[in-house]
Amino acid sequence: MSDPSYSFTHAITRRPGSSIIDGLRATDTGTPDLQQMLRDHADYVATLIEAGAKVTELPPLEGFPDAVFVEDTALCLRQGAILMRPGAATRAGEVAEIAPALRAIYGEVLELKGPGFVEGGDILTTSREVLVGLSERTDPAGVDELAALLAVWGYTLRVVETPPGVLHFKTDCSLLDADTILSTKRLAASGCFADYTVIHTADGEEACANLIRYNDLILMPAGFPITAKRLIDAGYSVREINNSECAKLDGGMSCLSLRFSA
Ligand code: CIR
Repeated sequence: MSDPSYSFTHAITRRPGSSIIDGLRATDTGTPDLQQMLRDHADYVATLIEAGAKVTELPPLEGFPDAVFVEDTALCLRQGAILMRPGAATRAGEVAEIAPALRAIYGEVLELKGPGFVEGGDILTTSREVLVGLSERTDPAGVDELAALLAVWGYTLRVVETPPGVLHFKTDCSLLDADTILSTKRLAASGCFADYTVIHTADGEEACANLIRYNDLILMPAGFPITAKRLIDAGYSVREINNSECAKLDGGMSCLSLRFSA
């Protein structure tokens, strides 16, 4: 059944620029290959279109190496969009760069003014609530400000914890449908998904926990066969997309787009 938390009409993406090699990463596992990343990004956009998205592709921003990860700059909901305040100092300026694209679409665009910080990668919207994970990038002051804005639109915000050493809350989980979450075991062990059905990523395949449901398709990183089979066996339509280069920058499927209905 269609559900506003994964039924969308539009998406915004931003093409990677050559400065991507300077993107933030927790551990250096090698320099991302721009040509491979461009191919993967084109595949990602084509798959969104296959899923029914009208995609706005923004141009590269060479001054912001992580700008391809547009998800962190905003939260898009039915009532409007909210501009985030990234906790990573080098990413703060990305917000002003995404704002015009959102104002062109939404009648109402709110913004976090601070002093706190929230990155979109820490926000999981389900049909019942908005879960926000405290992390190195998202702090209690930011969550309080976000909660106040969301309350006006009638959303309940629940604060949860991101596992230590994990970049974002959604690095470790994804929405599969109204009642079902894909999660790593280490995150689900916190009990934060007690009221949902949980499908675990397979041991050793934690890096595919960040995927997206867009209408009837699941876009997931390629190379995680046990988890992919679990999803297919559960009835989901899965499209695998190479994510090797984004993974070097701790990025996955959700980071690469803002998804919404307009
Ligand atoms: C960063 O560290 O900010 C980027 N290299 C990766 C951001 C990934 N975004 C996301 O998970 N939403």
